[in-house]
Amino acid sequence: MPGGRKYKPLREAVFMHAPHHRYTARPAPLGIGESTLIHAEAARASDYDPHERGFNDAVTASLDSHDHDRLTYHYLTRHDRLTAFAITADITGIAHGYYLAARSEPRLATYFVADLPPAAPRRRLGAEPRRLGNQLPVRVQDAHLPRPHPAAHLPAAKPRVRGHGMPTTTFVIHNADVTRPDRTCTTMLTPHEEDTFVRRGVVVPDNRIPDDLLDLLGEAIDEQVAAHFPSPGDKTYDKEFAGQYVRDPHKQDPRIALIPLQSFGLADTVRCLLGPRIVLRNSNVRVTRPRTGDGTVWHTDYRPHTSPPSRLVSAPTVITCLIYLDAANERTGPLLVVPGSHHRHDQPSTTDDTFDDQVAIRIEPGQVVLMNAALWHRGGANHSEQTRRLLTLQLSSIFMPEFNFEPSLPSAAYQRVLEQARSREDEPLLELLGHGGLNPLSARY
Ligand SMILES: O=C(O)CCC(=O)C(=O)O
Repeated sequence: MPGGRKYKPLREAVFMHAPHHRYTARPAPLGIGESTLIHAEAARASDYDPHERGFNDAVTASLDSHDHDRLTYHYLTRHDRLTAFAITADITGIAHGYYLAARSEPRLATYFVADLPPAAPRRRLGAEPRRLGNQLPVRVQDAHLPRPHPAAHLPAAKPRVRGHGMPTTTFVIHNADVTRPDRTCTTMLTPHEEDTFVRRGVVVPDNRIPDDLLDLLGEAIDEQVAAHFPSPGDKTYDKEFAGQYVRDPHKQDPRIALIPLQSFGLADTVRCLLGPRIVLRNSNVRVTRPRTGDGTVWHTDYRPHTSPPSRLVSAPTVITCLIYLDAANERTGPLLVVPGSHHRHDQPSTTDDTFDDQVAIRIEPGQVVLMNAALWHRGGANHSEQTRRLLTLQLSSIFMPEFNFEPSLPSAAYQRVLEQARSREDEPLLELLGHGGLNPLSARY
């Protein structure tokens, strides 16, 4: 048991509850009174607000579903009576708390949440059921704990549907600087897609963002675009990169990064390619309006090559994830790429000329493109009657600095996500947001 004043509540919780309670974790619901606990017996059952009631209804309905892929159901019982219940999901290799309800007993939720007793399975990464550890659950419904701030609800309310057998890689970080040396990452790419990405520098995965997540992401993006461009006619640039750009919108609304990276699983997919410690270098929203003909010239997002190449240093790969909220096609403007061009040290002409080896990629809403940031590409012109919205997220290893054209100050919502990540020691998320792994006081690289 940890000593010190800070852990007094935890010691009290263990002293009170360990002798009487049994903890069990299962990959599917047990059906031992979860709904009754949630709706009638939990500490806050008498004062749920309408939002919570709706969420609770969704949780209880999901218990009857046949699909419990990547979910773990956690139970605390006392003399066979259910006293606390939680659901976690492991969609990115990290257990996320999705739900927690506990009876109104002092320190019961504290006991349930804590990773105790020591004999319980440690929060190892893998398929086995796990305790919640110190992960902050999405909804802690215990009158004895402070209510979580809404920012804690940011990741998706339900995990994306992934097929069984998605490839995982367990990396071990050989550096005493990290608190989590073992990192298991799951990729949404099939081995064939991953090979395509490595060879051609671009791939459109079969997996796409589910509609509910896409709607949420679209709302968050529309708010940022409306705040930056009061009139649809306003533009960041008229030429070369014509259209509306919002830089680092995730620093205003963190859902813009968390939905695609965490909930949909792009961060883990990129970790499987770049190694486990990645940072979001920047994010950008690009909007082209109907009938504007706005498109971009050929360019690359990252220019690491030199002539001659250095004998020792090979430039680290940067990956641009392009997330299309609207169709990119002949009318709205396809994505044009030159496969394999990421190996070329010269840069494309800044025109919209046609190259013999160019390929037009047509994309449906919710599809994503993973692209080596050194690949030659351009966005086709929008001659359609529709708005075309695109979110790009540039990811690299943490050993590269963040970069954006216009650094922006983080919002309170973004700061809260960081605080929450710090309080639950979510090292992969802190790294992703540029706040981990590079502490000059302790780093030994
Ligand atoms: O609009 C597109 O499809 C690509 C945009 C792009 O490459 C950029 O804005 O840098």
